[in-house]
Amino acid sequence: MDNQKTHQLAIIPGDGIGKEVVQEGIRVLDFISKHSPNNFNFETDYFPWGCEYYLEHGRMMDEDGLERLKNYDAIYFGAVGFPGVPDHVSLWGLRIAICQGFDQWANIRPVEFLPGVPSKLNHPDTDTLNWVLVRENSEGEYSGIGGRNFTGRGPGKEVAVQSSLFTEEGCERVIRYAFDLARTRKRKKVTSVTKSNAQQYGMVLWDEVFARVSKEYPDVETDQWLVDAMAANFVLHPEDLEVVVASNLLADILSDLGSALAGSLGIAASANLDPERRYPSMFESVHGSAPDIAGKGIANPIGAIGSASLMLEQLGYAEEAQLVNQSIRDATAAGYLTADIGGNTSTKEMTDAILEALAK
Ligand code: GGG
Repeated sequence: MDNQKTHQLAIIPGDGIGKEVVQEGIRVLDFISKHSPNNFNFETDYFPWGCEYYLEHGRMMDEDGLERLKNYDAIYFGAVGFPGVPDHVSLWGLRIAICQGFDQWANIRPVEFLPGVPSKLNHPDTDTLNWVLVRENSEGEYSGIGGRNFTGRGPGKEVAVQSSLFTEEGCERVIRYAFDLARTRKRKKVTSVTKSNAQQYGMVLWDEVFARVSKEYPDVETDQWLVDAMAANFVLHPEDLEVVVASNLLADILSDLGSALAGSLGIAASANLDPERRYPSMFESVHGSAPDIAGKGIANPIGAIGSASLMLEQLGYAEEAQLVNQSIRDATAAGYLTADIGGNTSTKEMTDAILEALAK
């Protein structure tokens, strides 16, 4: 077709249910590109990386994997981790290798309260809740600095060191991202979460940067919390939250809590962004590979389809992204619910229902 814009996608289904849900996201992307008035399509290349690949080749991805990925417009990712490969080996060998290799320093994790999905919160009107977690995605507790057995003292007396790295630039860019995002939202509020009473160097630096940057955004409401108190606040005062920004580890934990409160990890979408667009960004459901349900056809595809919607938005198709989000809401409101959210709709039927809503 004349002047059709083609987007090159790298698809990494990964492990377990990652393989199942990515397929569903691709169905939605195919449908939306065929039916959009904007003239675009996707060309996909599949990369068989993950734990099976590791067991065969001794690596989670090819040695030149980043080189092979770097010219794609986006990466669509499933999940990583499977019994037989230690979790730290699989995570560092694939997901973190890509996030850090492409400096995808902002991990955006919206928490959606979907109609018809039973929330775990005791709140009269979850429809009014509208959170997004902004996870620092390049350093912090995931700096990888440390080691084991420095002392050589042997079994039973081993010492392990795991350091966090907080740079002023790293803190500032993600905090600024959170403020800019808050400016586009209804309430215009940013909550920063640390554990700076106990982590007296890096997280105090984070707090100071947050206080400094906040002065440039007088129109944005702010507050600062310790993570333990914030975990309780997620449950007790969910209406206090809008944009929540935190370090790599803390935001990972809080976003799992947030999506579980909204109903299930299965509905949580995410975008690992290089906001400067030097490298491809990566879109993935928040959940892991769920070996216990892999291959059964019951995984929830909503997180993966929501991640495809975040990808559409980043590629410049905001209206199409909105349509996908609305179709997810229409499908759950109509009672299509997978097992994790209280129903018995299969993975494929859930996507069918979303496609049917999209077709209307
Ligand atoms: N699709 C996300 C995924 O596979 N996550 C696996 C995991 O263990 N992630 C931990 C992390 O990102 O910190």
